[in-house]
Amino acid sequence: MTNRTFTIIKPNAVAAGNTGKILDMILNAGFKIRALKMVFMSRNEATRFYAIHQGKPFFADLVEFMTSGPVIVGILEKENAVAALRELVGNTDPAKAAEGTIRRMFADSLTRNAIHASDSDENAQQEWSQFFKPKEIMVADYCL
Ligand code: 3AN
Repeated sequence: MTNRTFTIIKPNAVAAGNTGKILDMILNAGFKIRALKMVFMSRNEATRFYAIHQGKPFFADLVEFMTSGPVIVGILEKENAVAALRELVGNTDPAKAAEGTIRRMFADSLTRNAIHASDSDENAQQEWSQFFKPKEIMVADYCL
């Protein structure tokens, strides 16, 4: 188990002006931010990021949505980071997400669900490598 995970604040949350509130919830939950930037994903990047869902009925909508506006990508650190962030983020379906979770508060639908949180240590590393070079990741003494 590592202590880092990867997140994407998705286009609907960025467009609605909820980036600051979501980052605040993440920081208040005790995460440190080791890397953070705003990017506009290309269709190729979104297709690669969600390759595991290729062929599913919602795939085209998902790629369309993820490329509809800028997103915030970040690397977060906390003990047991993957599980801790998924708990804070809540269920994929906002209707099933617990009170107080980020998706319950900021998701519009199953696809437009405000935030991504990696589901394993291995996937987290693979996902952040798609967006960050090693020198863009702060060492512990310098993270936010
Ligand atoms: P999570 O992001 O909670 O790990 P995944 O990995 O199963 O969920 O799905 C990736 C993304 O695909 C979700 N965040 C959501 O935006 C979208 N998605 C997943 N399942 C559905 C579905 N049944 N209908 C529409 N969109 C979906």
